[in-house]
Amino acid sequence: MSTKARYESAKEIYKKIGVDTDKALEILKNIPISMHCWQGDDIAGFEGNHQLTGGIQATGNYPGKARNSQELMQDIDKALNLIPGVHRINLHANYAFFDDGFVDRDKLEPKHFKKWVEFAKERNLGLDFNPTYFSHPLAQDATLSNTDEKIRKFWIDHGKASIRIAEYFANELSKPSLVNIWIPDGFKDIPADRTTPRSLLKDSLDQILSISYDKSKVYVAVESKVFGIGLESYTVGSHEFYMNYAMKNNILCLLDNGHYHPTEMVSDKISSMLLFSDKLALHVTRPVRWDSDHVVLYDDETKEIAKEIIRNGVEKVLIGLDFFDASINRIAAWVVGMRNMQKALLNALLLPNEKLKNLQKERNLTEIMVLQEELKLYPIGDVWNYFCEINNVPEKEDWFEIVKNYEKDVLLKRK
Ligand code: RNT
Ligand code: ZN
Repeated sequence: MSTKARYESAKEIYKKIGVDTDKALEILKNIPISMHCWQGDDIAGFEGNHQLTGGIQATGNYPGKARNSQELMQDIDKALNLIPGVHRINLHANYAFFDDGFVDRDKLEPKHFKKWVEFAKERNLGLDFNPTYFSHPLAQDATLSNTDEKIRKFWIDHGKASIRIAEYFANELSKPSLVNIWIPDGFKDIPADRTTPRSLLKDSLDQILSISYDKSKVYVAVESKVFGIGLESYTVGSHEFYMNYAMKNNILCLLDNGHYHPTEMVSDKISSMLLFSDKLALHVTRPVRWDSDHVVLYDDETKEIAKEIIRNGVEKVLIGLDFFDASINRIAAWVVGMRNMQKALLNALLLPNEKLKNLQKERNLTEIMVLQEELKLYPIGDVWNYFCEINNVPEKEDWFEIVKNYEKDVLLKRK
């Protein structure tokens, strides 16, 4: 039976529960996901500094990691060719091009990212940006909460530079750009003063946001975190800190689902956040016992996050991925994570959401459970494979053959 014939049969099955599969595929095709550049090289970047600091860790040494910009771009292309739809690339400031000489992060300018803009233009991609507040000698003690005014200013200037770069992306590509601020500042052991670092961070953010930028196309977000390696007891940028800061200053929160206590679910936070702000940004990841940044799977929490995105309005959520697994083929990691996020969104689009909502209204809790469980075995795979086919990417696991060949022909030759 052909992919198309299977799709037609699935379409009938979904029609019986009031779900229009054609419509679902049309929506899915237009949901951009921001693919993080840093899975390609274990967050090494182009500064020539390979020491990853800031309480995050990429473990493993699978061969073939991108060693320079050219290889990274080539690998991103390889991955994108296996992912249906048109997406975005999420950059970090340490992926700047220094064609006319090195500058430190406080002095970065749009021109250092011109090559990325060209790359994005040729492929019709959007670009997002992250200032890099780690893997730097001045980030050793603290960044935006540093008590040394000179160092704090360096990092404030880096934040301002980042907004200018994102505005350049938005202008050049005619697509909005997200600037996401995450800092590793915190303490390994119980601090004596929790307030001063937070008040310094507050002031630093105020200074960064004091520059003028076009808020209709540059979205600034702040990403909280409950702990980092070596920063187990206290982080300056906690959830409460940033949620209040974002609310008061009319910027966005970015929720990374590896950054909360293990039983605290980001899927449950989305509806609350969107009742109080127009937009929300996400880092979808997979924390295995800790903020381990494993590849996103088609698992329960990813599906639950996707349901909340669809039910609350997909146009309000900026979806990005954030993982860095160095123990497996890095291109496969990207492809698996991106396709899984899309499968989770498809799953949400194929649910009879209105019907389920009404059942809850009637407090028909038994039927909700019955239906939700039966829906799990509906033929979503046939719909997904057809989606791949009409978007010209290999269906099922067929894409992996291409990655294996690329590994043999290209990746393993990188020594
Ligand atoms: C770290 C944060 C942050 C980083 C990236 C590289 O815990 O999740 O988003 O992973 O900026
Ligand atoms: Zn993150």
